[in-house]
Amino acid sequence: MKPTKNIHIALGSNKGNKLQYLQSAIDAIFERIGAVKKISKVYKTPAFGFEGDDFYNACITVQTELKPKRVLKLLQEIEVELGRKSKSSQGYESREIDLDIIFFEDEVIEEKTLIIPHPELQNRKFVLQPLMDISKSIQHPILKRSIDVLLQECKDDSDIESLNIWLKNPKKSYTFKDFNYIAIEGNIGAGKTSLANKIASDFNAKLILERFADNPFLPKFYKEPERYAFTLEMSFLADRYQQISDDLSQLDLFKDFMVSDYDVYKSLIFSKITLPEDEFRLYRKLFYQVYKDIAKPDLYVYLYQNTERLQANIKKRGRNYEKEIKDDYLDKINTGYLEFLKSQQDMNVMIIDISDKDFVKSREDYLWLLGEINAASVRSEK
Ligand code: PH2
Ligand code: MG
Ligand code: MG
Repeated sequence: MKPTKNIHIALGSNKGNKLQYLQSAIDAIFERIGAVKKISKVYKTPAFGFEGDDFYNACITVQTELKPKRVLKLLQEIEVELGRKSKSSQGYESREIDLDIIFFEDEVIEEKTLIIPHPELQNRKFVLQPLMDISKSIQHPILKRSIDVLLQECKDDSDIESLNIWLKNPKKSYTFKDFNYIAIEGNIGAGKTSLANKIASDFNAKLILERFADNPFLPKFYKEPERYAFTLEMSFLADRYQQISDDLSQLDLFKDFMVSDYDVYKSLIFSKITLPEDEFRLYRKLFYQVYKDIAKPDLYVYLYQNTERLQANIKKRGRNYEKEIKDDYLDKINTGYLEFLKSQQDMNVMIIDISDKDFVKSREDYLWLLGEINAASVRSEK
């Protein structure tokens, strides 16, 4: 997964429907920059450093994969789209929306167009007070003081009033998080692990990843399929059973739900392709005995990706033993999955075609995919 950073953004508005501007800004930040992790209360603050209407101020923590310059550019675009005009005179002016980067994790940046941490933050109660709500103990990387200490030392004596109105986290509109257990499935290279990782990190879910890297039979199987197929499938059966029963039974009280990058039935799907008929029947018998009491996911998402893109992804991740995988094998697995899914009447299955999407590179595509999954969860509630 791409590395992410936690950044802090200060929001301010002292013109028009101030609360609505703050909310629209947060929605746009979620769409284009990253998941919103924390939102402070909204504060009413007197205009600082110029004559003007009172401000509504807030601060948020956002998790992003983007670079500081890119974030700055996107924030400026959002300001303009929300109606902010460029300044007509020197000094401060009333504005519909102002979005400033306060911290970019612990980075220190001093360039003409961008200074991080924000050079004035320690002098402004309208920034420090909301920051107290969400990150009072983080250290200023230059001043080496935490937010609560900076606030105590701050000379700004403005009267700051916390309001009883709350900004909404855009991720709340995704109701799939009301499920207990979502499984992400798909062919080799479809992006199961990437998607499970992103959902877990954005929605505070417990992540269950298939541990396969240490399966010693997998490289052997790819070299000599006939010789190692049954051994491989048996070892997957044993490993997956152990892992899934451990993971599903260990409740994590601090997580909202579970998301996995596989479902145990993949054992049946693969073995049907890799094993001769009689061995498959033996295998299936064992499979059902082993898994008779394992919980099924509340939602099963199958990511359909075309073979060409699967091969490109497989190549990109560069696992040695996967180099020899043939198109024909991938096609068979896809067909195996689709046949299996057709036969699953009592499972909540959703097949999503992501052939022309790249949810790893594009946040827009990622949010589209979340929207699709969400639509399924809304339908299944009815
Ligand atoms: N922003 C300024 C200048 N003055 N005063 C308050 N109360 N809130 C602000 O967000 C603010 C300000 C420059 O960006
Ligand atoms: Mg500002
Ligand atoms: Mg600004």
